[in-house]
Amino acid sequence: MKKTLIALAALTFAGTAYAQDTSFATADADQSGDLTFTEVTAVMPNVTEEAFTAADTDGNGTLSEAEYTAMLEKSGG
Ligand SMILES: [Ca+2]
Ligand SMILES: [Ca+2]
Repeated sequence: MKKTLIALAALTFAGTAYAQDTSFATADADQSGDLTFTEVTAVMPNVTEEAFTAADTDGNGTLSEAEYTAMLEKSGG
């Protein structure tokens, strides 16, 4: 049981290598050009509000493509 959970966590942290499409265009469901917390968690359910806020470097409440990419790079290692 525990091993399965760890394997799942490892897959999640692998991020972009995972089967789910986490590209900016896919995440931006309403094609507004930026990502709300809801849009981000729709494709990456493991993103916490804290991580989202940290990634929102200009503090406007949404993630630009650059902010989103930076967050992916950070979480993906
Ligand atoms: Ca959007
Ligand atoms: Ca922002």
